[in-house]
Amino acid sequence: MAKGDGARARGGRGTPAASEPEFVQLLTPEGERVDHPSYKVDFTDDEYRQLYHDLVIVRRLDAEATALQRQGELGIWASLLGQEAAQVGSGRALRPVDMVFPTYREHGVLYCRGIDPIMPLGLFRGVDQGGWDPNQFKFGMYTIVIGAQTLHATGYAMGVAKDGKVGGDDAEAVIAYFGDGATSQGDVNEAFVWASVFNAPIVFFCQNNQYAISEPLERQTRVPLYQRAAGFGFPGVRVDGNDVLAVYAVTRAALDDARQGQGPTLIEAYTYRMGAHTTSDDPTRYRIASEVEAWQAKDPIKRVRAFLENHKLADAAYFESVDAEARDLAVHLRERVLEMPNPDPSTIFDNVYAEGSPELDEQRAQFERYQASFEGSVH
Ligand SMILES: Cc1ncc(C[n+]2csc(CCOP(=O)(O)OP(=O)(O)O)c2C)c(N)n1
Ligand SMILES: [Mg+2]
Repeated sequence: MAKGDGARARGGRGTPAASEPEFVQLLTPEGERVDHPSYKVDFTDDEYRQLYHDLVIVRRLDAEATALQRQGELGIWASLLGQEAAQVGSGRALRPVDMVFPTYREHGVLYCRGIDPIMPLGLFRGVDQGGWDPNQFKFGMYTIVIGAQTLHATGYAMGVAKDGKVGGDDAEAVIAYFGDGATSQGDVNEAFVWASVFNAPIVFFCQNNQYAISEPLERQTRVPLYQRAAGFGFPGVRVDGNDVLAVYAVTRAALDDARQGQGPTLIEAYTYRMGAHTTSDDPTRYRIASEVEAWQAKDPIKRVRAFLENHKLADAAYFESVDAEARDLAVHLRERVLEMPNPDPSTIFDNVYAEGSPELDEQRAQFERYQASFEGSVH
């Protein structure tokens, strides 16, 4: 959809951290458009409305998944509440040819790829192993191992370069998502080294949501995360992660740099995880309510709505229609989750190896004998 063009002067990006961090911003929390010397967007009215639409749908589907978990229909859920702009902004900045390597929280990016939101729910319901064909959707599998996907993404991006697919407007770029906590992982730092020295066509997209479960950002770093990139030899930029316009512009520019052969960029999307880490977590044990309230005032959806209202780009009927569509999609998602069949227990062995193995066959046989021992039992 969106055809807004991001633009920037390479090298002159980002500003040092202060207590109130500075970042690229194009839409204030009050919904006012502001200019930035290096980044801009030029959306049509329809495209602005479409971004609002996406943010609302993504939040509503996420809320439905949280509710499904609370009702025992999912084993666990990792909510993206508060991170909608970071995900929709970057997800819409991708071109169809680009390849995504997500964590376990990129439901908004997945939606922007045009993927059915039911897809990851089998994983969280425990009825499948979360597999899909990454090449079909240009979207890798959800990765629970913190930071691992940055290495997979870097290897993939190096492959893109080796295939000679870098250079030109229609070349392929790669984006790897990860969190603030992941920046402390060896994998992520190794990925930065390899991507840098091989000039890989990759964007490292860090959603700094201020916490790694209960660990706050100050336990991960003494410098702003985006500044880490300088030590690895590529540019870093911090963007207001609750501003969908700025995220779009910054990501589009970094992707285009990558596809044109200018190597990696680290984007730090400065945002906040408004909900719990997952449904297994109780954030009241490690953070205070006033912090959450301060971030609610910077809500990514409210500011786009204020912008649309102030500029008379949308009326009450439009907002109602988006809410109604979101509700319908959520109801539909719920119905389909409840219909997901339980798998035959032995399917757990199916995809361990492409060709199987005698040892695995023995384990399967043993497991099937064990299962059969319950036949006729009332328990
Ligand atoms: C290698 C590894 N270590 C520990 C964990 C347990 N774990 C799951 S989520 C998480 C925190 C991740 O924080 P962050 O990278 O900031 O991502 P967020 O969940 O905040 O989006 C940890 C430590 C894991 N999944 N993998
Ligand atoms: Mg985090």
